[in-house]
Amino acid sequence: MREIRNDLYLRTLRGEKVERTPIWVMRQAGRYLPEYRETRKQAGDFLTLCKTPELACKVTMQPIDRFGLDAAILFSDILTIPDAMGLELVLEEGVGPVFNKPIRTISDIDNIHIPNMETDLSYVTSAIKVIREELNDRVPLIGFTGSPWTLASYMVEGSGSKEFRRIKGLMFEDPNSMHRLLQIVTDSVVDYLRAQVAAGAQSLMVFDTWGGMLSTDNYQRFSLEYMHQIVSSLKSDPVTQDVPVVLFTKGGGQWLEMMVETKCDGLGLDWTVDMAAAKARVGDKVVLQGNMDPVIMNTGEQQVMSGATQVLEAYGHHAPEDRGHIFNLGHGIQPFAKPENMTALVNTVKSHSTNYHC
Ligand code: 1CP
Repeated sequence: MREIRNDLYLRTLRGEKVERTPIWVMRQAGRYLPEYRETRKQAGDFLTLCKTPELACKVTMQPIDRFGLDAAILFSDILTIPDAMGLELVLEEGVGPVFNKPIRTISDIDNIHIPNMETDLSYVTSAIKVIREELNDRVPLIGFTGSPWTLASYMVEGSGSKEFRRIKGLMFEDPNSMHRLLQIVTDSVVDYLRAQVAAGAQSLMVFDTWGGMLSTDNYQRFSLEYMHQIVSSLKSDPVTQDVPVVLFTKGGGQWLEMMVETKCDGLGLDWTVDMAAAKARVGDKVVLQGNMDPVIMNTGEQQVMSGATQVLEAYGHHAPEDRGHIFNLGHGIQPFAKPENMTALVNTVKSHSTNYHC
C-alpha cells in the first residue's frame, strides 16, 4: 500500500501548527544498521557508496523503511567539497577521513580547484534525483553541507583533530589567509546547496561541527560570519529562498541569539543545551531541533523512552508564539547504537508528543 504523504517536518519548519513533533536522527543511515554495513561491503568502500547514486539512495532509504522517520537525509558526507577541490579524500579504516593533499601552504590556498557542480559533484545531484524519485513524497529530503569553518578545519588539519593546532595556528598567525580560504569554501558551499535544491533537496542543514572549538569572538569572525553569508545568499536566490535552513554549531549553546541573527529557520541543539532555556531565549524566532544525548541510544529501551520524554517535556506545550520543535539527537547516532532503540525512540516521540500539541 502506498503510504500517505508526510510533510510534518516541512510544516514545522514553516512555523505551521502540527499535530505532533516530527523526528529524524543525525547520521540515521550508518554503521549501527546491519543493512548499511551490508551495502557498504557491496560497494567496497565508503566513497564508492557516496559516488554511486543507486547505492546512496539505498542507504538513505534504509532508516526510513525500517523506522518510519519523518525526514530523509541525503547519504553523502560534508567532505565531498574538499574532495572535489582536489584534496583527495580517503576513508581510512579505524582512522576516519584523511586527505592525501591537505592545505599546508599559502600557495595551496591559491591552487584550490573551484568545483564545478555539474561535473565534479554531479554524483551528489544525481543521488538527490534518484532519492526523490524513490521517496515519491513519502517524507521530505534534507540536503546538507559542512560549515566553512568545519570544512576548512579538515582541509588544513588533513584529518579529524582534537586540538586543531594547524587550523587555529593559521587563524592566529595569518588571519587574512584564513579569511581567504573561508571565502573560497563559502562560495562553493553556496553553489553546492543551490545545486542540491535545484536537484530536489527540500530543506538544508549546515553542520558546524567544530565551531564550538572557538572563542566567542573568533566564532563570530571565522564561523558565524560565513554561515551568515550562506543564509543571506540562499534567502536572496529565487531557487533557494523558500527552502528552510537549519544551522547546527556543536558546542554553540551560548551563541543561539547570534545565530538567530542569520535569519535561519531552525537551530540544531546539542545535548548540553537546556531545551527549556533555549526555547525561552529564541523559541519564538526559530524552530529548535534536538537534543537527546546520542549515547542513550547505546543503552536500554527504558533509558531511551525516558530520555525522549524528558526532551519533549523540556520543550513543553506548543503555544501559538512558539516556532516549533523537531526531535533529534544532540549529535550523530553512534555505531554502537542498538537498532531496536531507534524503534523505541520513534514510537515514543510519535505517541507522546501529541500531548504537547493541542
Ligand atoms: O561506513 C563508514 O565507515 C563511514 C562512516 C561515515 C558515514 C556513515 C562517514 C565518514 N560519513 C558518513 C555519512 C554522513 N556524514 C552523513 C549522511 C548520513 C546520515 O546522516 O544518515 C552526514 C550528514 C555526514 C556529515 C558529517 N561528516 C559531519 C557533520 C555531522 C557530524 O556528525 O558532526 C562530519 C564532521 C563528517 C566527517 C566525517 N565523515 C566520516 C566520519 C567518520 C567523519 C567524522 C570524522 C571526525 O571524527 O572528525
